[in-house]
Amino acid sequence: MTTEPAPTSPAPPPAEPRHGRRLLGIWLVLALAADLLIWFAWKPHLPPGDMSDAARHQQFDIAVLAVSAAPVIIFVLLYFAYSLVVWRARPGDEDDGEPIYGHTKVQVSWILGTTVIVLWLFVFGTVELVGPAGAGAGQGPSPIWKLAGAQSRTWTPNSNTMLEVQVIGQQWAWTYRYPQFGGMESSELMLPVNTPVTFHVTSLDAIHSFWAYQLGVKADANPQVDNVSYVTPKTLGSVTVRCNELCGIWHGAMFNYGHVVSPSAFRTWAGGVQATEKADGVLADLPPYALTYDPTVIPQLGANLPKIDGITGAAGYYYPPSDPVTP
Ligand SMILES: [Cu+2]
Repeated sequence: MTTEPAPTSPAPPPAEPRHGRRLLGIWLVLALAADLLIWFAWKPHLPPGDMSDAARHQQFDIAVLAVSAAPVIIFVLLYFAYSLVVWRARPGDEDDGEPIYGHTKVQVSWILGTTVIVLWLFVFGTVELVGPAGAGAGQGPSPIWKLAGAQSRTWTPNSNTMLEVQVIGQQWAWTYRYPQFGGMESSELMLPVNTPVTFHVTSLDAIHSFWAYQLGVKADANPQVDNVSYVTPKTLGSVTVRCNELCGIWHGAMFNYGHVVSPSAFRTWAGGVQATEKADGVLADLPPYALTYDPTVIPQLGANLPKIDGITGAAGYYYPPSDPVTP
């Protein structure tokens, strides 16, 4: 306040500090710190883990999107906090704010910034979705790209041969058939490490969804459809398989477990199950291996297996009598 009278022109206000430059400086430091934290501290713990190539890819995608989003969120919060602290009305201040008409620098920065962000998300999202490991091309009834690996009627450890695994959903259980091992069926998903795997996912009744969480694999299980999905397990360990599509009253109990084991342990297990099922008549009783099954003509898949092999649905959990790999 001035004591001199100023009837016509009030004294000019003191020069404003460079708010934009200040904000930019604080924002750069905070955004860089947040992005470093996300990438190096948070990423290794992000779901679904790094058990397979697909899971690693999903973890990478989530981390890249978080690194892209953090600077935007920090800018909004920083601007909010800065306004509250620096531009708040002081006690006794009854004036309106300065009328401002246009600000080329702010307008150009805003248009450029938002354009770059949207284009980056569009390009990154499209590339990741269409890429061989993405959900847009790597799976479905006719995947655009196939996983590298030779197709063969037999499978041997440590070869580049793809292991074929059929995933069958039915109310309310998952079963797995291995066509390269005589079409034997198991209620456990057993996979060899560092081996390209092709899942053929189908259903015998309602629509289910095969979700092998730690492998980063999720594929719809539809009756009369052969949904293909690829994965290469990278580390040994246990896998939880859940149904991810509401499929009836026991949907919540439709889960079982899998294990990623060494290729030689897998071969031993698969050969053993094949021999056992041949000896006790399961193989003869199963319908011939096919990519889809007509539910109306294969009652034995649902009815006879519980009697023979102890495989039951959601009403009782099946534990194999001699499981060599449960930790
Ligand atoms: Cu289900």
